[in-house]
Amino acid sequence: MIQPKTIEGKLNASNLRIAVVAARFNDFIVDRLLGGALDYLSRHGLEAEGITVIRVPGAFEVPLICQKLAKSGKYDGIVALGAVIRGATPHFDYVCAEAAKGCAHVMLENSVPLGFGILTCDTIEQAIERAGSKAGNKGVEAAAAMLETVRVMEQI
Ligand code: INI
Repeated sequence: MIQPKTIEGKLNASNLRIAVVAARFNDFIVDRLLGGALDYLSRHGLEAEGITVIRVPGAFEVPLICQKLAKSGKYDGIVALGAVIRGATPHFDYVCAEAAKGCAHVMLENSVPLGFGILTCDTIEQAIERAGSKAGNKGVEAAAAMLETVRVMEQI
């Protein structure tokens, strides 16, 4: 059987410059995602001077700030964190759609890996489960995905 050349990302964060953009809305959830992301990155070798945290009002504002960071050329990767929890109005759907679409657009337009850690949940319970309890921590997963993608991008 042939052994194809395989490109994989090593999960080593040393010497990287990473920005984490975290929404303040639902901060009791987002702070757990942020803690998970920072813990993951530091345990994978990222130095304190390599990380910048930016707080923004809500998930809707996250893509704009990610775009400015990506265009600055100062960051190897970005992690976007937020928690959108369904309310009684369709506001939820618009915020979710724009946050996801905007983050994907920023990543593709600027070729800067972006870990998407914005929760979109029907209930507060679902958000709690994804912020460091039953269903893991989506901030950790977003940081891990960003790191792996940064290291893959370097090899292509
Ligand atoms: N922003 C969030 O991050 N999460 C939410 O659940 C949320 N809800 O439900 O309204 C939310 N709204 C604010 C939005 O992100 C903007 O900050 C606001 O519309 C001002 O532009």
